Amino acid sequence: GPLQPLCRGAFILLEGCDRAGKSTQAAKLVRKLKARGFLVEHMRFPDRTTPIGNMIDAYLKSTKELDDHAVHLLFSANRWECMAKMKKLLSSGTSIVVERYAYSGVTFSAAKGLELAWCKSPDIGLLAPDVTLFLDLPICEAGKREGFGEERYENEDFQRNVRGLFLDMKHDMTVGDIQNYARKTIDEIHGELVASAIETIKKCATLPLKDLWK
Ligand code: ADP
Ligand code: FDM
Repeated sequence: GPLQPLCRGAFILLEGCDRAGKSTQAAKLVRKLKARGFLVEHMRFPDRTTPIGNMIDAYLKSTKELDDHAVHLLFSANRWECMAKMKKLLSSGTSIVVERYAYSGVTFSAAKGLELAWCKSPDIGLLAPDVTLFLDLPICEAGKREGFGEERYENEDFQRNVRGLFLDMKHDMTVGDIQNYARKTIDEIHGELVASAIETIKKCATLPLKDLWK
């Protein structure tokens, strides 16, 4: 018989500050989507498992020092090296729930004083998310949450800077941002994210993949 048009998967991004709940929500979202019968995979950036990711991991754990520009380019390269895999998953009909992406890339480096346009340029042309779910949380509340580790960037003044840059960049993010989610319970936020993810999966099933910042 005639071939069914193949539905692609959706690129669902969770962005936001440290301890905003990205990992918690990504895991719950993936579980729920699977239970509803969707094909879905969970990814996170940095992907510390690759050789480039190993260098980033050492930098974040402060066992290695790197120039700010150099590490920025490593974070971007770490996304580029995953593009083939991500495109393959999406075009075969599997959705991906991704923690952090180019928005973290730009905000963390710009918070160190690197120029915004320079920070964006290596990520131009990456696969664009179909929806960016921005999990916002005032830093004073984030500070009360468990899990403030010993990695680089984990101090409140730096995080406050990053959050300001995230809020400045929100006009750049794909529609579907969830705001002020952070004052809600884990389950309330989960419900909103599930609804938004399913709407996105349905909406972009037959739309072409897009390029970031092009
Ligand atoms: P991230 O991945 O953004 O750094 P996590 O998902 O690891 O954040 O969450 C950080 C901490 O905050 C965890 O202890 C988690 O249980 C808790 N947490 C997550 N979401 C909420 C929420 N909505 N309300 C209260 N605590 C939360
Ligand atoms: N980070 C993450 C960057 O500085 N640039 C990037 O491109 C990305 C993806 O690395 F502090 C920062 C953000 C955070 C750290 O920590 C990664 P988690 O706990 O693995 O999200």
